[in-house]
Amino acid sequence: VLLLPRRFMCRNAASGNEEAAAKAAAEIADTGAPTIFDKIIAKEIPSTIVYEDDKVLAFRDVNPQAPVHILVIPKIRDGLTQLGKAEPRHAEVLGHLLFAAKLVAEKEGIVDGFRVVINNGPEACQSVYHLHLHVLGGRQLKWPPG
Ligand code: TR5
Repeated sequence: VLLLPRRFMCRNAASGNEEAAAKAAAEIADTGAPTIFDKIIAKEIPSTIVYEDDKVLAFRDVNPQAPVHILVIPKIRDGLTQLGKAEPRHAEVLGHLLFAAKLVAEKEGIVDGFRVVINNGPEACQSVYHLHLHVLGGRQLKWPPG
């Protein structure tokens, strides 16, 4: 029997690895603390960058859920840990992120069929609290998502 709260029923929990799930759950919270993405932005941790401009960075997801799986993130988080925390001042960067997602889809040759996903909060299985768009494609995607 899985005793973890529903909001932690993501990834490791789903695979039955309760120890890993508990560890992951303990580490995942919107504390406003720097995340692994800050290190990727600072290039302290390597990533496969596919698009970059002054405001956003797009790089390949380390655990791809489709043949093309890219994350598009703002270079400056400015409180935007999750979409639900967006303020009017974030409107410009939100639009910029979405347009960057389209550029990435073009670059990757999937512009005729791709999906943009934002997981917001524990019940959506958000695991990194630095806003990011998932750009997924390269295979037939199913609907509805899980
Ligand atoms: O679950 P959400 O929506 O928050 O998505 C976070 C995504 O970040 C997941 O799809 C992870 O696979 C991805 N991720 C996590 C790390 C990471 C990464 N993608 C690229 N490089 C990464 N590094 C170096 N480290 C991670 N912890």
